[in-house]
Amino acid sequence: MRFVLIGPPGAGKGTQAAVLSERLGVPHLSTGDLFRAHLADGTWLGRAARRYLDAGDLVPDELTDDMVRGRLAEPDARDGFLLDGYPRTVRQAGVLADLLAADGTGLTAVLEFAVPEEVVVDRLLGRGRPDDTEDVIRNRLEVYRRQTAPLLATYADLLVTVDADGSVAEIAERVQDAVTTAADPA
Ligand code: B4P
Repeated sequence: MRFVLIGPPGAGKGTQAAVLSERLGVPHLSTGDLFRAHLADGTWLGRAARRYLDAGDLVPDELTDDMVRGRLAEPDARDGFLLDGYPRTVRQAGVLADLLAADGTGLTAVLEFAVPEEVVVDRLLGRGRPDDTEDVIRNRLEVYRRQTAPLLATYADLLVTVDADGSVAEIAERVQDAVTTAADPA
């Protein structure tokens, strides 16, 4: 089971990935979490990524791709993963396709979390992470529209859209249905 989770900031990808990871027994790989762990540990990558995270801009591909390549090579990701926050550009999608092709594997499906913008702004302002100020959230939404939303067309054949407006439990059920359909389309 190899899934990519796509959606605007605050769509609930991280929240649902935690539930799904438990259900499917595959690791949840979040590039945002990986960058924040590097920040907390004070690594050179964390120092290099900080200004992009603070501004809500994408971290440059050369830093992001290497980090993902390394994480996907770890043994726990060999038989499946939930990739949350990567790819975020059409170019990153090409890198991921090459990585998987080199392993003779591919994606099972791409789960799109669809939710109105006003809902995500309220959720993120309520969370209060350092990059959850209104200006930075607006920039992250703009970055999503400009750089990440085009991936929905790239992945048209693999895309399963989940209505991500509702309670965490309701959305978890919709995600479960989507995964069941994707894994066994017949
Ligand atoms: P991320 O950590 O991926 O941040 P995000 O897009 O804002 O998603 P997040 O995980 O926060 O939202 P979620 O929907 O889970 O990225 C942060 C930064 O890292 C980026 O801005 C960028 O700088 C960098 N980065 C990451 N990946 C990159 C890449 N591939 N290339 C370059 N740069 C990259 O949840 C949000 C909140 O909503 C939570 O508080 C949750 O409790 C709440 N919530 C969830 N579901 C809810 C529900 N149903 N009802 C109410 N609240 C809910």
